[in-house]
Amino acid sequence: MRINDDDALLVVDVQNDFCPGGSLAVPNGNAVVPVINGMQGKFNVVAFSRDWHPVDHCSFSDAPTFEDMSWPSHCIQHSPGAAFRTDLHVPLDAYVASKGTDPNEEAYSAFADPGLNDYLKKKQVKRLFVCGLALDFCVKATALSAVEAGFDVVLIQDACRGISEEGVQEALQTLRTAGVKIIQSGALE
Ligand code: VGL
Ligand code: ZN
Repeated sequence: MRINDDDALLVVDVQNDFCPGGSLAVPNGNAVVPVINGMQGKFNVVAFSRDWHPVDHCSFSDAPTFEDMSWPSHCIQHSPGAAFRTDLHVPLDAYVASKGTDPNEEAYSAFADPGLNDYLKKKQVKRLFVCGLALDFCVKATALSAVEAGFDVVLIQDACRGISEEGVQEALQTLRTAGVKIIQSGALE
């Protein structure tokens, strides 16, 4: 698959708390980093999102079940857990969408930051390649919002990891049904 000038790569939530050692670790989450770093040079436009919660975010629980989407506290604004993985390449001028900033509102999609859509439209992006963490939550929600926002959406599966295998299978099915194309990074020219 050839990358064009009107393509962009969107890297979702590759933050310490979603990697092994973090408070809401995705199994093997760190494995996406070399794959993502290796693809960035192919794209004219690369944007990032981060989960960026206040200390009292409504999704936090002392007894999180995950099933009801209650979570251990994670990605607290300015904390080490909220930082991007240090080995992730983040260009200094990259657009970074922050989400989950309202204490009373959960936000899984990177498009919860309206500035992301404005930025991509300004860059005349038509097709969006999505990757990152976690495939069964924020990556899925972001890809679905991107379809709604009118982008052609491609998910790079091996540049994603999920919280549960079951969740990943459900996410892939939902995304396919929504018209998202699912590829492996090796398919990119
Ligand atoms: C996420 C659960 C809670 C994610 C964020 O980035 O997938 N998952 N907050
Ligand atoms: Zn969160």
